[in-house]
Amino acid sequence: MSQTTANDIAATGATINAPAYVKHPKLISWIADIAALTKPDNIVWCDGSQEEYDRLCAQMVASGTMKKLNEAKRPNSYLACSDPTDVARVEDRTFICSEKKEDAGPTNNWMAPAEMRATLNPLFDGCMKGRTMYVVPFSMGPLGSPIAHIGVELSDSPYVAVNMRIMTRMGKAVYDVLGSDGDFVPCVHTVGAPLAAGQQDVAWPCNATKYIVHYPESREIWSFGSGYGGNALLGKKCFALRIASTMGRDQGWLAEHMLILGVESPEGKKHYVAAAFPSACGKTNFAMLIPAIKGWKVTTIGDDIAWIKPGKDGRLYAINPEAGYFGVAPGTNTATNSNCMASLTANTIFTNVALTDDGDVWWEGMTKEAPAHLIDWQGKDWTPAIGKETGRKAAHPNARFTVAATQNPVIDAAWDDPAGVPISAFIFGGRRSTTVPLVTEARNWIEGVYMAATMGSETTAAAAGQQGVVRRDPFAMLPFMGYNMSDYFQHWLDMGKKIDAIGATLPSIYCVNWFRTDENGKFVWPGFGDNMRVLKWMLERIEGKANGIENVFGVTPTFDDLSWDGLEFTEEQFHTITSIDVAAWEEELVLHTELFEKLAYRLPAELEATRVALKNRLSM
Ligand code: O2Y
Ligand code: MN
Repeated sequence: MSQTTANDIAATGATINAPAYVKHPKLISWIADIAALTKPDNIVWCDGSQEEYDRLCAQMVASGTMKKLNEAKRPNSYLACSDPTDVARVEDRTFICSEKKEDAGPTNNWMAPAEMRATLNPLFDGCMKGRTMYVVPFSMGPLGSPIAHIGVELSDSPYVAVNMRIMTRMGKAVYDVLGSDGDFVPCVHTVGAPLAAGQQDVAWPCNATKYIVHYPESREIWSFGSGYGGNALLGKKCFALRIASTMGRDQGWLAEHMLILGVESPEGKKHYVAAAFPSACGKTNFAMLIPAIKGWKVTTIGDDIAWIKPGKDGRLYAINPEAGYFGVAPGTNTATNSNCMASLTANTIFTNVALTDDGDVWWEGMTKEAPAHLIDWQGKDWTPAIGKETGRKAAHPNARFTVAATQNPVIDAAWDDPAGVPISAFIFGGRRSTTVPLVTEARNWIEGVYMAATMGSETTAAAAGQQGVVRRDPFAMLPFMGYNMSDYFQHWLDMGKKIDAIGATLPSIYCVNWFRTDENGKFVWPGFGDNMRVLKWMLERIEGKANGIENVFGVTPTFDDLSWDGLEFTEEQFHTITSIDVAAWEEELVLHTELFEKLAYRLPAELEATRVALKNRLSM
């Protein structure tokens, strides 16, 4: 870690004492410009070392931002509790500032770049006064991988610096890849809370005004006012999805809100699949599942984001651009995700969970019984009785853990392979209590793109806003699209055409729904490890070994096509979660039509034709 002071900046105009190992004049001059604008007291060039991480954590413990957990219970782990107004991604404050409004499309908030720059400039002017600016170099993906890309985040939050070290390949080695003229995505982040001389800081500084801004044409990210998650760890949703999706469109690849997992059959045949689910639909659980069928193995490449590029053989190869998991804590336990619980035993940063009396953490759903006493995420006393009386949760529903991928006991051997892994199937799923069956295979690429484009899900706590209503979430990318959604559909169709044209095999596409409920509102499908039954069917379909029957919108397994070893599941239950209610589908089609009306400008004709064909089949 190398340090310089703002006096150096003032004295020399633009000298920021870059370490000798930084040899990139454009990067150095950008940092000087941002320092001149934001006016930090100090600049720290992060090197990504353990010593630096430990020091920043100790500093945050001293300042009250984090608590060190009981070393005997959870070694080298911390709890951070945020300001109660800064607990989730802020979609209504997230902007895509392309030159033309239609390039952001109807699903994004848009402002013209010049207008946004004029809005942000006064906010960023002096926003880091009294604080340190951390220079955080990071690689999204294995260092030097042809699928990876580099970013540099300038942030006045040490919480961001330590979380970025877990979530990305962060540190000095990034400068070797960058060399003197390598490309990087510039990311500027501030909590938006400058300190006057002598002013006491608060534990979680932030600002009531928030802006999460993307300039897709110049590939820049500017984030103001929040210190939380995807708003502040700019490698994640901002870079790896919103900016990367535009890079993918321009360069012929895909940046997707997808987990990637490896599945190995008892015979040793291995496939990789990538699966898109909207926020908080159990992606981390699916990525680490323990198969309920004997002899099968599942291993994790990633739990949230996939970057996918065509390889020399025409197949699609994927990497996880991240190096850690920023997963939802509530609901995670040894039954729902025991691999995840094993990952969290040490070296973890928890955010907005509750603190136990013996210095450990707890969240709703972690154990059947809550401890007799806790300090909740807002620092208040909490007991089961208080919880019952007030309805107050001990942990915030969007409480998170940040942990290195290498702590996952089922990490895939190829998770860090610069070449990526070949994808055999794409899976799209939402949280739907009705209508959508357990699993459906698309008969062709266009039908699969249609399934993904029209998927919907019941909303959860991952984003601020109303919960429990169905919203259309095409490809699970609605909050993360960096450009016009219809152009994105076209990009997927074009990728399919290109791969097909060279005679390479396209991944199969499936639509799943683990969340159908019975007449009492209870989930019928056991989910978790039993999702392996569905995965097995998919892989056997890909290998031409499993049957299915055609329905109005794809191919589904019959009861006999799935393996039921070790599970008591009746044909009647199977029918409850696979039946197609024509009336419900007619209503669903009305919603597809509404979506397509909203996206009509530049909507690919193939998708509208698929909708019409489906409507016709339904009315037959
Ligand atoms: O980014 C946040 O602040 C919370 S939301 C989130 C976190 C990790 C992975 N995915 C999501 C999501 O909303 O999809
Ligand atoms: Mn996500």
